[in-house]
Amino acid sequence: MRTSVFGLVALLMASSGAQSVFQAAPTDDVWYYDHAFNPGFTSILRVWGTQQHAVDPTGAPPALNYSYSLAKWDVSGIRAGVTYQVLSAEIRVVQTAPPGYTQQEGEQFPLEARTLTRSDFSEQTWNYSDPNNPYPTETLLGVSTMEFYNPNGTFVIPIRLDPVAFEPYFNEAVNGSGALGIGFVSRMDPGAQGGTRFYRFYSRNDAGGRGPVLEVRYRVAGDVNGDGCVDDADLLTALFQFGATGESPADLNGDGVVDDADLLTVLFHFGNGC
Ligand SMILES: [Ca+2]
Ligand SMILES: [Ca+2]
Ligand SMILES: [Ca+2]
Repeated sequence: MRTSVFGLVALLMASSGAQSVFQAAPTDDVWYYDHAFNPGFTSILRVWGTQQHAVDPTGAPPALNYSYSLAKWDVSGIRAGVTYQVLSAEIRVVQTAPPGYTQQEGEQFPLEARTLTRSDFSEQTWNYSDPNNPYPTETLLGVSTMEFYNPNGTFVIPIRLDPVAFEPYFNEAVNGSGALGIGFVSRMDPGAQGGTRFYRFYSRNDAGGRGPVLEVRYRVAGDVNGDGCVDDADLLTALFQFGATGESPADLNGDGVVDDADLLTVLFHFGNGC
């Protein structure tokens, strides 16, 4: 009896292990602005826009009214040839002290994370005038929240990414170049030339290690038992637990019930990772 309870606990631990976590600092980050000093290696990234736009609607490289920052993560350590389900994703940056904006302004004009047209840039060889530089797209992955706002000290700015928006981009990066680039933009308007109302957060080059962090919780899409392959074992478990409520490894979409949506996910991804 004791052994079988232990066996059950081990099984539950194994199924919760179906989730994987990627957590890392970027390999490269750049302050993308025409008058940026030391853009590849500055310890502080800067972002601003106009109250109307976060990205220059003319498509011009950021100058005067606009300043972007770019970061790139190495996701090549994640097994390719697999479709992943993203359970949650978040980027955290650390605002320098003091912020140049009020909490209300931060809420009104959040820091945005967008996909980039390409992720193959390098802080080593960054050249503002290169016509092939990456550019932030219209695809908004997430916006910052200000619950840690501090008028006097540094504070964390979390940007929670929408899993539905982020999932295809994540899969494309993992199964493609192995690099995942993010563009940071905002409608925060400095107010005037030389104004201080804009985002300033530490880059990966900060000696204090306060640079951006990306955290992604993901799993092999459709893989109920967490062995990295979607096969008849997963299908049988989903069928066997059909109708079950509460925590179940077969509840793939996490809505608290095992139903046809979860079953379809297994069927749709049958063979994934095998
Ligand atoms: Ca950098
Ligand atoms: Ca499996
Ligand atoms: Ca479900």
